[in-house]
Amino acid sequence: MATKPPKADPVQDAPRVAGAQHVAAGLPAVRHSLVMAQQQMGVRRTALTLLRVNQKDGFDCPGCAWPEGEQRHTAEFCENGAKAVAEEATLRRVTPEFFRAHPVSDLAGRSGYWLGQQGRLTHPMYLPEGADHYEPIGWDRAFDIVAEELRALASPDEAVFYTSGRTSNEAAFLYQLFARELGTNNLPDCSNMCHESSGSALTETIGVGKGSVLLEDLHKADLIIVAGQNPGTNHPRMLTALEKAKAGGARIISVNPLPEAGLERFKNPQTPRGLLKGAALTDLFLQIRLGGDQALFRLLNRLILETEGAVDEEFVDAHTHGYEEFAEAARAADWEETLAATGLTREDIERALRMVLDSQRVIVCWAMGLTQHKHAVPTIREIVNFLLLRGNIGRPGAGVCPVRGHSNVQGDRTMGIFERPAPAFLDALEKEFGFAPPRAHGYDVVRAIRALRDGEAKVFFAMGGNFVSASPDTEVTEAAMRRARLTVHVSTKLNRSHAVTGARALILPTLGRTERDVQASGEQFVTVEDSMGMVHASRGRLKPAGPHLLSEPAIVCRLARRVLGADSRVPWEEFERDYATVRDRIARVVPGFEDFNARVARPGGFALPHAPRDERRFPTATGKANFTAAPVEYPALPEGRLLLQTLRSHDQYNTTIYGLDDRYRGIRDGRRVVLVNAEDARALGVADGSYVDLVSEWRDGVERRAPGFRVVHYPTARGCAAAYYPETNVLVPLDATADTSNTPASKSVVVRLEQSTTD
Ligand SMILES: Nc1nc2c(c(=O)[nH]1)N[C@H]1C(S)=C(S)[C@@H](COP(=O)(O)OP(=O)(O)OC[C@H]3O[C@@H](n4cnc5c(=O)[nH]c(N)nc54)[C@H](O)[C@@H]3O)O[C@H]1N2
Ligand SMILES: Nc1nc2c(c(=O)[nH]1)N[C@H]1C(S)=C(S)[C@@H](COP(=O)(O)OP(=O)(O)OC[C@H]3O[C@@H](n4cnc5c(=O)[nH]c(N)nc54)[C@H](O)[C@@H]3O)O[C@H]1N2
Ligand SMILES: [Mo]
Repeated sequence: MATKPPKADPVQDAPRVAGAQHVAAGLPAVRHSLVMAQQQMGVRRTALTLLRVNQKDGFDCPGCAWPEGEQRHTAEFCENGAKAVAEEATLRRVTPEFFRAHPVSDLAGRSGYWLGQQGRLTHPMYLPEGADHYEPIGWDRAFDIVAEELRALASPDEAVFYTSGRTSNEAAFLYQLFARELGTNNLPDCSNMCHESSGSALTETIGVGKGSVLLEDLHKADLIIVAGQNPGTNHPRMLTALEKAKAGGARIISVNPLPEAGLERFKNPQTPRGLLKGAALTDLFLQIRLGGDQALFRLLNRLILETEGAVDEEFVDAHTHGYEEFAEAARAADWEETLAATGLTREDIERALRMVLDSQRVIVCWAMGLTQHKHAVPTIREIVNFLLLRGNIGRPGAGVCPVRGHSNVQGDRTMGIFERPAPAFLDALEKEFGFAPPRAHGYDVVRAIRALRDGEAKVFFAMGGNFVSASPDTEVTEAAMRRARLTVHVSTKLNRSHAVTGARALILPTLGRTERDVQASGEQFVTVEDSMGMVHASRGRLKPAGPHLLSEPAIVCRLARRVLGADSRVPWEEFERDYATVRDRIARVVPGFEDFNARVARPGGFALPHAPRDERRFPTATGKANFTAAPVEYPALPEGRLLLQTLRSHDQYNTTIYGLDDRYRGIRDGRRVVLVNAEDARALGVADGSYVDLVSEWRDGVERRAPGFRVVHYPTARGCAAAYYPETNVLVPLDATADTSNTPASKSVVVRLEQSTTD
């Protein structure tokens, strides 16, 4: 069965509005994903591939990082997981002939959607200086070019090694090892734009920068608060866990400026009853203003403190530090200010409080709605305060649950992909491999862009991802990238980062999760860590997209041998031959991975230790869980302006666009829409269906403009607007980042709407 060819470039983005839905999943979800999968893979391959997703002997879904759980259905089915798989397992190919037909100047004018639709990359490709066409190149010659440019640097710190979150543990460990043996900690990753704020806040307060709950805990909770997250689209399998929690008596509060379909009602495609009837999930919807969460939790904390017997004093005395100072700050929380910051009513907050006080076991889940604000870190710290007050960390059914994005983003960090590695990790590397790793901190994403912009970094190497589209301040980032001497992308699919390059550029095609990985010692598997610290194996079964692809571990090992030569202390050849030898080293370097090979061989894998969760031990500077007391912040909104959040549609995976619909929000055939509250729109004089330019205003005085967005009147919180990323990344100033974590503040951009000049 032939697959359908990709559509012509749908540059004309003509959004229609079809009415938002209130129910997620169900039969339409199954149907949509099958249609998309069959267009890319044909019928037979669709059936064979989707059956292997998240099975114990199959591959880890390249979609989100939500855990699998013990009881797996024949098809652990999830619409957006199926789309992610189809995108990778597509039968379409981007060959050298494609690059002959499409010069870089042509690719640079194409939409991200069109680029992604062309299919899988099949050959290493090289763009010589001054050329407009990529040409095929052999692997050895490609590695020579990287080696040449790295050797020409005045210091290894002039190179940047980016990682996106699909990279396996083995590849990530090898990649950081290579960068550090070369001599740099310039290891920015997508986490810098994602959950860095969670890591910063949690490390400081509980001593571990990861979530403290397992899947079973969700099933045991009395109350689950889902704040700043849209699981119906981004973590669809989480809805099954929420459904199960509700069946066990849990209640759910969702805190969001938007009423998101999945949180309203969910039809579980796994059960016949679910398919027909569906379950209401949210008990209380708090329609908060963008950035109002810290104020909300601060007031809830005050109200808990004022309630006789509500504080778990035993826990607070035994396990925490900083209570007095925090309590003083919390007691000063002001009703009026909180109502202004959140846009909520007094009744909303009182109802939430009653639900909190009625619950023994509370979990707070969150994602980008909390992490991408200037005050993201204090917001998440306030949530920790909230949980600590009632002893909700380190016991079943309770805890912090930052829901991670990319399928192995958490594992990559565990493997040492971090620009600010802990000294203990570097000591362990030194002991194991016998070279002295660099100690100075490297660049995160924002600092890497500045360094490229200022000519201080000259080689940019990416292990996956789409750096120029995912990063803020598109014009600045693209100009920065064009200043590089060499840009290299290890990729599965074509994207904009291949078209906005340094003086020279390389595309190195690699295997995806779904594909068989055979090395000299035989067939290999890799491992990943999910959002809850469970580590398990992932084994691809499909024939690779082409005979010239190399696996990510093989690319790193060969590159390292070429660059570091005989001086290297690392047995790169052996590592490439047999990934089990890499796992033996991980076992000796990374705590929690003892006996790695044996333990990962067990079906389902194993859980990494988490001291606060397992033993109520908090490895912080004080040796206790830390209460904190930061001043309350929320975004200021000047007159006549809106706060814009940049978010995901239902038909995208970050910068990978699957289609032009956002079914749950009722948007069809286009992505250039801005959702505006109808009353705000009236006050601003913008009619439903009219076209506007979004102009971002920031303290640097530079006006950033995204032209031609269709206004959609939508029930978002007052003063708040929403539009899709990556199209809106032009609006996010490079220097507008979260305090401490330096994550781009892409959920609160002050904009004005101007009559569009392009409609
Ligand atoms: N299908 C699919 N799955 C994905 C992804 C994808 O693109 N597509 N991306 C993956 C990745 S890398 C990540 S990080 C996750 C992202 O998962 P999410 O964080 O769910 O993604 P966003 O679309 O950014 O949605 C942010 C949500 O927070 C709300 N929000 C925004 N600002 C605020 C605020 O100030 N306060 C509150 N309370 N809510 C707010 C928004 O209305 C929206 O519901 O998903 C992962 N999974
Ligand atoms: N304005 C705004 N900006 C944002 C966000 C936002 O909410 N708003 N979200 C941020 C977040 S949370 C994140 S995580 C980042 C995402 O940033 P990235 O991780 O850099 O971007 P992706 O779009 O996930 O990367 C997609 C590309 O990865 C490659 N790829 C896919 N699978 C593989 C694989 O197995 N191996 C290799 N080597 N390559 C592969 C493909 O070539 C594909 O084109 O964007 C951030 N940017
Ligand atoms: Mo992310």
